[in-house]
Amino acid sequence: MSPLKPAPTKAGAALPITGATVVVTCPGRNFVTLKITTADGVYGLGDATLNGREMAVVAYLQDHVCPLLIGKDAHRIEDMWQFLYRGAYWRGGPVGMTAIAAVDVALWDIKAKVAGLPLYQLLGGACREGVTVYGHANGETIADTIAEAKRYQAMGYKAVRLQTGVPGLADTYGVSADKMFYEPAAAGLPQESVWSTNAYMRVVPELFAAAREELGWDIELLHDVHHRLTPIEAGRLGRDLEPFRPFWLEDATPAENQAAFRTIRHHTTTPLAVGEIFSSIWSCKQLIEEQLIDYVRATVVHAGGISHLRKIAALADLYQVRTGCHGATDLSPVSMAAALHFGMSVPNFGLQEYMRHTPETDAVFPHAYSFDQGMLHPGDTPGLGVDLDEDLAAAHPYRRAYLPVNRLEDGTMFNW
Ligand code: EZ4
Ligand code: CO
Repeated sequence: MSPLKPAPTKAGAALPITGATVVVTCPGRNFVTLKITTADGVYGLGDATLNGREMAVVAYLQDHVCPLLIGKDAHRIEDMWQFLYRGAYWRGGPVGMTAIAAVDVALWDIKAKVAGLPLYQLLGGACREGVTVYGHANGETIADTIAEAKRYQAMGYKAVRLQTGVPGLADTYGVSADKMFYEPAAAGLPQESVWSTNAYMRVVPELFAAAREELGWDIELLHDVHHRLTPIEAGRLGRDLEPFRPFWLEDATPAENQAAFRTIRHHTTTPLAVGEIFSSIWSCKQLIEEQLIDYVRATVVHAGGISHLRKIAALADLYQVRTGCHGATDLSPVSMAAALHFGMSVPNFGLQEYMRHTPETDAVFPHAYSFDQGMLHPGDTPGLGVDLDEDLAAAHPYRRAYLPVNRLEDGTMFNW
């Protein structure tokens, strides 16, 4: 028996991993994809994109993880997760957890392909007809933002995130000229933005008042603070928005200090969402157990893959916290598909973010998921239902790009 063919064990017939390669491509923006191949010729894909720090994950995978995979049994997903997490000794962190997520998702893709089932069937089957998503409406002015929101409404969206320019500031997070395909990372050195909490705190309630006036009350409205407020400021903004019934207020304050959310909760009934930058369950354990948030935004690619995200969701379910997974353009279609299979199958699904990829990106990652009447459905192709056109990927080489940085008006370094 070849060393690549482990003998069947009590755990069942093994499916040896024979190859693991990392593909970096830039069809307009950078994506990192792990491809794991098995002795049967079945392969799986995992997204490993960490916006602005992509090559750190590439090195982590190529230098340290891929050599460990060869010869291992592709079916032993949880065991592989534990091997990579505990085996590194240095646990957690965005780079390592993104790498583990890529392996985890690729192995789930393989297992579902071998079973001949769409992945959500292996995760317990459908809990709903589709995954309700929200789009990003943004504009320099309140009128422009509402006009964008109406476009989303016309496309069938049931929920939309509103971000508008802050008067007096040269640029604002979430507002871009390229409306449908908003991407904050840019080539060259990091762009520097300037921030005014005072001006921001005044414009957001005006935006929501105008939005309810013009869009009505049937559509869910969301807003992303993007880590810019202190807890007490967040409490005040949440209270100011209460009359307009936002679906959630996102990343109202940085969440390294989970207890800080007690202050926000104490002052407002506006639902709170947080977690797109979380790497693991440890980043949200207290937030969930103390019911300090309503939606946890941890996402497959940055929080340890489907296996780990299911644990986060299971903990959240005990406390009536629902999922609200990150789904920005820096998560590749491989991640989007994984999020959809997860979202179909998890009992406490809340809402899924959906920023559309460009046609160039969709061409590199042909996929089975589709949008209809405000919902995405992962499709019924076995596995994740996403492929990678490696020739096309190679035609779009990596280009260094950074997310912006942010300063206060007096030059103090701040949160972007
Ligand atoms: O700024 O993914 O809710 N969505 C977001 C995103 C993040 C980007 C950073 O890479 O906050 O737009
Ligand atoms: Co966000």
